[in-house]
Amino acid sequence: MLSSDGRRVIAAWIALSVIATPLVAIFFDRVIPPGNGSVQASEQVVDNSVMMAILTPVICLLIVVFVYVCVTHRAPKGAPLTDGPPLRNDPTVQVYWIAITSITVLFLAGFGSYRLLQNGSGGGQGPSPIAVPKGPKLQVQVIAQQWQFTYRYPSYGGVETPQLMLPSDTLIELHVTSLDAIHSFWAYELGVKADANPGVDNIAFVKTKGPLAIHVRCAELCGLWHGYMYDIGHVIPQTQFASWIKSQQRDFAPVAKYLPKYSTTYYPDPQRRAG
Ligand SMILES: [Cu+2]
Repeated sequence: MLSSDGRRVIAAWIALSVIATPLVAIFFDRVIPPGNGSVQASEQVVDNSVMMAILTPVICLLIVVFVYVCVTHRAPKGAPLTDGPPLRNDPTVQVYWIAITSITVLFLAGFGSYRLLQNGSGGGQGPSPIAVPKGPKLQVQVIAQQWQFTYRYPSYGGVETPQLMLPSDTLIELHVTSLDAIHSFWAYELGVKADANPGVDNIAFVKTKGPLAIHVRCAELCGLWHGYMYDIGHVIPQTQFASWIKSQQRDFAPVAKYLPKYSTTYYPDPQRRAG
């Protein structure tokens, strides 16, 4: 049988959870990053909202117990400090505790794995990704080096540009690599983060939506000017992208012959390239 304390705590907990959980489920997605800049970003927002809604009753219980204990079990003013009654094992509480936490964690693990396997959720999946979204893809290579990112478009003659431009409503296959230290390509609004390791072709998928400015940052401490390794990219309408990429091919034509042939990785050291 529950004590009167237990009954009050459970009643307050249920009342608070019934109010707070729907509020979190409905409104939380408006305030959490990374927003709705791409399909993957929106999915991350949904996933984080689901997790937060599941956690809300747990947080409510902690708040209710804390407040209830502070309000009802305070020592009267001037009373001597004495120890409370000892806590004894309660098999029912233990069984509920283990069952509820196990179900919650297993559900979240299953839910997270399922969502991850849909399209990679914007994360780097290494050179042979297992979560490949269906449909035609535009390949874009992200090359990190101390201390900037450049971008190559293999389907447009391997032209390399200093700015990230992506066509809207297009499935993009990002190939992230590095020429020197370990960097990390973080395109905030796209919900993409992928390690940039030298000698590694790290693949991430993202489906763009409408036109958008993208804050690109290096997210791995990579040396003295790491903090300055950022730029602003853009998702632009497809027709605008077509004319932009043409202009890049034209502008960079004089130096194109000095670029190495397009490859999934590059080694600046000629001896390594030979080996
Ligand atoms: Cu970096």
